[in-house]
Amino acid sequence: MDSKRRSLMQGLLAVSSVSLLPAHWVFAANKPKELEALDISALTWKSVEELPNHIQVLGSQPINAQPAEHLLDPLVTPAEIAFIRWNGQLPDFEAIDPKSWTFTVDGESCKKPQTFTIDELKKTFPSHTRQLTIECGGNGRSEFHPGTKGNQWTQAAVFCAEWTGVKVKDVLNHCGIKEDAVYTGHHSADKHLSGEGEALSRGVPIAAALNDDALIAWTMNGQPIPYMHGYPLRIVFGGRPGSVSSKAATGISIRNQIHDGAKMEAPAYHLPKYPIAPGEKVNKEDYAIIEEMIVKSLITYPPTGTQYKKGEPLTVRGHAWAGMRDVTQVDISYDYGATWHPAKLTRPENKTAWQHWQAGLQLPLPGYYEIWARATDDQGVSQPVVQPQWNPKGYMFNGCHRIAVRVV
Ligand SMILES: Nc1nc2c(c(=O)[nH]1)N[C@H]1C(S)=C(S)[C@@H](COP(=O)(O)O)O[C@H]1N2
Ligand SMILES: [Mo]
Repeated sequence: MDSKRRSLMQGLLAVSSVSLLPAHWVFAANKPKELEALDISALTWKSVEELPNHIQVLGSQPINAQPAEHLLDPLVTPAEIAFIRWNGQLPDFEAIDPKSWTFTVDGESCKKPQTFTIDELKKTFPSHTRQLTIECGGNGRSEFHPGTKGNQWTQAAVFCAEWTGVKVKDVLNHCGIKEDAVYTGHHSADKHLSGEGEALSRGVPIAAALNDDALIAWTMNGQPIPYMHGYPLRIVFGGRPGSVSSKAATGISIRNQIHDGAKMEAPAYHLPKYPIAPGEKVNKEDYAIIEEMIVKSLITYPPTGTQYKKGEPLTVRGHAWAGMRDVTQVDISYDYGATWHPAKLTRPENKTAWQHWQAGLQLPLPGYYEIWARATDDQGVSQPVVQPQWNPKGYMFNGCHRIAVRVV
């Protein structure tokens, strides 16, 4: 089916699934009103205008958009919920032919540079399915004081979907990694807003590329990767800044130096090497690349602003993740951090998948409460309750997520 026809069909299907909902649908009252029924047209959204109301657009040149935090409640994030982040122009999605799409491994430290079609990747290497957490380095930026420039993400610039593909490690090993390899450089089809050069070309230390949780994927949640999330092939690294998970990926260079692609230079995706005061300036040479994300948690139920009747049981739940580490504990407070109550926590489905937590609370009196969640990782590191180390670009905000509820 050609892509125009496919998107028309998907549009029709999406519309009919909305109108088929019976008026007395049992969960209708619980459904967030901004969330339309499962929207498979998400596979082919290709402009800001097509994004539904539940996605808040932060910018259109380039496209950046996010859901409300509570919409991230599902265990595995559906495509129509995941935040969308592009640094430059969009690829010409409708012109993409997955049959002729190629992925090239090259670079100074590659022994046998080679180009693969997607079919060749599928035939040459074993496939793996993994739940991988993708989080923007700037997730939570809007909560820094003083404010910093850039997309004002809430804490919703994160999602955990299920990806199927081949391991980056298998493909790089097949092409041969020279002794002097230092870093990878990831390449994509999208152009800088000016039309000149790549919008983004980041990479990871070579050891990170040899981890098991890095894939070159062609499906997300069992479907072709949606246009907005990297059709037809995506490099996906769980636990690292989202910027290394190149969408519409065309290749990886094995580099004998730290990669020098677009947005590899400080201060992009860098943090100061030493603690600074909020608002302080930092010299370029005093920055270090952000290579791993850190411990965080999100309250996804109830939605902030929910009212309870006195005595009504209150279940709070959400997810927690910690970059390349595991989360070992999540605690909940409803008295501004004065006392904490342990939540039940699941094991991750696989390394770098987010984990799920749940807690039952008894709120003592009618009134207004804030509920805070605080995760701790396997090295004993937890989330700050106010704000973490301020930095000029507003990266890595991991202060406790807070919601408000009222008991009447
Ligand atoms: N080709 C391409 N890949 C990209 C980007 C981009 O601009 N172009 N942005 C990166 C950044 S900064 C993030 S946070 C993630 C966002 O992934 P998502 O849009 O699927 O949520 O994609 C990454 N991959
Ligand atoms: Mo990002």
